[in-house]
Amino acid sequence: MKFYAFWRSIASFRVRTALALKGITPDEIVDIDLLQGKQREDSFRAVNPQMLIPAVIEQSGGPVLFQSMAIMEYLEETHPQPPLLPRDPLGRARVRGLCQIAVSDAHPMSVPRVRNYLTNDLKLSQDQMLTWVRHWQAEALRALETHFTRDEETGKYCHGDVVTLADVCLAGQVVGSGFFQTDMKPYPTVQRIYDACMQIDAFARSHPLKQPGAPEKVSH
Ligand SMILES: N[C@@H](CCC(=O)N[C@@H](CS)C(=O)NCC(=O)O)C(=O)O
Repeated sequence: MKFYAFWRSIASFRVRTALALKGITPDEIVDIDLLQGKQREDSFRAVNPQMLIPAVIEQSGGPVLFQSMAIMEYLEETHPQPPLLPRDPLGRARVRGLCQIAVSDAHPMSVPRVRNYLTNDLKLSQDQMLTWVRHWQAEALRALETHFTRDEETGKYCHGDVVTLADVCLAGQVVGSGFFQTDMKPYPTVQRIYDACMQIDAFARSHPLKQPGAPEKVSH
């Protein structure tokens, strides 16, 4: 398995964690340095026309898997143990919904191509751009916190006492928010679940700042 990733990438963090939870070790990790714009080079564009990581090639000559949720659902189907989705359809829908709050709604607001467009094309100042990012992070965190305090399915983790894909996505949300110095005090349940996840080795060793080449901390 070839895994295209980068330490700073939250979407790569999601897939790295899912792989670790499933006990899968990629044969090769291809570093695509987002800070140097390597995702836009022809060699990577040939792998993923969207010029985004993560991407996975499971077998040499095989198709490229793209989009972190699709990759994680593929892993769930091909490596069912341990399950990262509940058995019941309602539970699966809730877990997938929690995932999408982070993956579909908040994360895209903070990725390099969007931040660059805001500052380079729309001429927003660095402060205005950061206000934008933090606004959308807070929206997602508020919605997640409300779900966790309101929904009886919430347990030690996002959905009961067993780790699911929702926890994988929540961890990415919290780490990504941290990169933009988001105040986590209004979201104590999100923080509690994140802390519980980080007690698990697969999460802890997948953390962006634990990857080769990562700095000790990120600040904007
Ligand atoms: N929805 C995609 C998001 C992928 C994505 O935006 N990846 C970021 C890194 S976390 C990226 O490659 N950004 C490059 C850019 O914005 O130019 C997924 O979940 O895989």
